[in-house]
Amino acid sequence: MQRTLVLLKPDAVHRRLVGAILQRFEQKGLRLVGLKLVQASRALAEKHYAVHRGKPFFEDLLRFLTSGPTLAVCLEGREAVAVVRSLMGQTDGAKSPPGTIRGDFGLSVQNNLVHGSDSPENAAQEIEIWFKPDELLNYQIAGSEWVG
Ligand code: D4T
Repeated sequence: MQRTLVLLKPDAVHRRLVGAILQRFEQKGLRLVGLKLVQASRALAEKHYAVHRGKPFFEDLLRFLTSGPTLAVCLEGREAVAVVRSLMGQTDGAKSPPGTIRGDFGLSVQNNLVHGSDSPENAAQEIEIWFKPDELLNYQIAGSEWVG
């Protein structure tokens, strides 16, 4: 079973969209493994977005991610990385199709509500950045045989 890291960024929290967004992941069949409300420090944000260091939007991105609470979510399920990415839509909300999270809830590139790991390797690294091992739970969900 694959795990992935999802962030509900500060705009999702401020806009009170946390429940609506989490519901999409849950109703698809992904299960919660870890859930934590975090005020990200600059160091944490830099580590998470290290791949974007040096890009023109890097400083703004750090300012945004550290501007308020982020809900860090570890999800598990079949093809979790790809499934989350497709539920999220494209980076730019304006170009994201209806039915996706970014397509339904936003117009912005930077304030695009959610982050999802883009590969299983990055997911493993990012889960380690945001969660301690004992914050991730292993449990059997009742009825999981019906979902996948
Ligand atoms: P994340 O990484 O947050 O899941 O978003 P994406 O995978 O969809 O997009 P990304 O890695 O290319 O960009 C990371 C983050 O930077 C913001 N951004 C991006 C921005 O503010 N200006 C830009 O020009 C781009 C390309 C949005 C998401």
